[in-house]
Amino acid sequence: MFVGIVILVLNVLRSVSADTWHRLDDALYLVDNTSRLNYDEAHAYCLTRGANLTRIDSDKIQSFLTTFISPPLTTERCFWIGCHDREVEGQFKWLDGTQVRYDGWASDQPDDGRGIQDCACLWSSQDPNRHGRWDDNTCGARLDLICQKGVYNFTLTSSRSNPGSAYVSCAVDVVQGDQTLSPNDVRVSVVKNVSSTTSIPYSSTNVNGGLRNNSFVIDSIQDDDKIFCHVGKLARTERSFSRVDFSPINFYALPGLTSGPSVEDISSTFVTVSWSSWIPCLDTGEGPVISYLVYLQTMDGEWVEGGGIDLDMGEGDLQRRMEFVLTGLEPGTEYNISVSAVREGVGGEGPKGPLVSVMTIESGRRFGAFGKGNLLWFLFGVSLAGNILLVVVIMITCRRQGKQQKKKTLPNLTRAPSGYDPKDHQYEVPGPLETGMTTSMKVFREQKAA
Ligand SMILES: *[C@@H]1O[C@H](CO)[C@@H](O)[C@H](O)[C@H]1NC(C)=O
Ligand SMILES: *[C@@H]1O[C@H](CO)[C@@H](O)[C@H](O)[C@H]1NC(C)=O
Ligand SMILES: *[C@@H]1O[C@H](CO)[C@@H](O)[C@H](O)[C@H]1NC(C)=O
Ligand SMILES: *[C@@H]1O[C@H](CO)[C@@H](O)[C@H](O)[C@H]1NC(C)=O
Ligand SMILES: *[C@@H]1O[C@H](CO)[C@@H](O)[C@H](O)[C@H]1NC(C)=O
Ligand SMILES: *[C@@H]1O[C@H](CO)[C@@H](O)[C@H](O)[C@H]1NC(C)=O
Ligand SMILES: [Ca+2]
Ligand SMILES: [Ca+2]
Repeated sequence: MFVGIVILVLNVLRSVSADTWHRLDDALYLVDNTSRLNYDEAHAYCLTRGANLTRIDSDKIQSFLTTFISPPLTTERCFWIGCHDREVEGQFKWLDGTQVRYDGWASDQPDDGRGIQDCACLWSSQDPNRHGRWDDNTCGARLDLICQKGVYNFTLTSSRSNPGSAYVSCAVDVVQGDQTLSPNDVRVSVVKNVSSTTSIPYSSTNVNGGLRNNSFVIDSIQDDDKIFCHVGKLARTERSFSRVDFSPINFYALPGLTSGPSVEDISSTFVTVSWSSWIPCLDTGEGPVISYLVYLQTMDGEWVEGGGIDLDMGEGDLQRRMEFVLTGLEPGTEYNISVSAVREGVGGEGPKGPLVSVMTIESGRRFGAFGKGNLLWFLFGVSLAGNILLVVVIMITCRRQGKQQKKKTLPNLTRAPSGYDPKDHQYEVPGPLETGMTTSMKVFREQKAA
């Protein structure tokens, strides 16, 4: 009776007592000789402990683990490890799918005994040729097991960024046994194109809830670069337990304008252009847009920035026309003009939108010759028609979004050059648009006529 209670108490104590993990470098190992599980159960047993069946890929690990299964009992026992050839007979792999290169096999193993041995275990045996060596065994056998997990419990966070940059943070328990992690111990590195690795200095660090939490700003990153966090110096091998990879960084799609600028006014040295503001339902990419940049291309093919417009907070959501005057141009010269939208954050500039071609007036002449003038006004008319079409499309597309079209969204779009009567020239709004006209477009036409 008394003995029974003692055994019961001992059993209860054993079942609630914490697992004993043994540390070697950056990994922890659990040697279990009581559970007696088949291979799949053993794997699951490790998984519930945040671990895997162990990988053994060095003499150091092999002899370290052998100390916990020594001295051998008279009845030999084998401990499951994370190595198997269940997929292709004879091709042993670790549970993470990588090939087994280290040779820890007993001298006559693996032998695929009776053609059914696919799962590996580590012998505790009085036979010195077997003790501390591996054997392939029947996966269904109930054996002992060894689990393995990393020392560091990394918590990674990353926030979305514009392509080319990344904001990440990495947190690790600040107390590691008898060691306390300093700010410089938690690092982030970037592997570029699988070759060069750069360590990034942290931008801020703190200790919160027992975690050393470092934040990093990575300002030049490409899609296929790999970012990982590690403790201490750069980990030597891929499988090191002192590092963990960030999943692919989530980039914003940069805003793109689907329609190009239109020409509002031309002189010999300046050109006024206008364009529809970037809006989510019609243009590409993601907002919020905080500014626009206007570019000029000259005959030599070079694009130069001609200036830009910064929006006030929250203004980027408004649907309206933007207007910009490019100054200091050469008279009688052909230019291409294009606009890009810029979203918030570092590196937020989207691609240049469609371009418009203009020819500045030759000096001394002011709309005198009709050759080029007509062409320009024709282009003007076409782009204006395009704008009207765009306004219609915007209104149809965006109506659901409940954004009110304000009259101020159509500023004096039609500043005709002084002394010039547009009615004298080809300047017709194409017919079909007339029928689809709305109030604000009538306002627009009236302004135009004025
Ligand atoms: C199981 O492991 C413990 C701790 O290493 C050891 O004391 C015990 O003798 C082992 N039991 C068997 C049956 O191997
Ligand atoms: C266990 O192995 C899987 C791959 O099979 C891996 O993703 C996971 O990180 C490993 N867990 C530990 C604690 O090593
Ligand atoms: C790792 O840390 C996370 C969050 O800090 C915690 O929820 C989790 O239980 C930890 N895992 C282990 C195995 O300690
Ligand atoms: C990256 O590597 C590929 C081939 O591995 C090579 O073609 C490419 O030029 C490299 N890019 C850079 C930026 O080094
Ligand atoms: C670490 O800091 C970053 C930025 O301050 C924060 O977003 C993240 O949640 C923190 N991580 C942890 C695990 O506290
Ligand atoms: C304008 O763009 C067109 C088409 O890309 C190109 O053929 C032309 O040379 C450009 N003109 C100038 C002045 O850059
Ligand atoms: Ca086999
Ligand atoms: Ca065998």
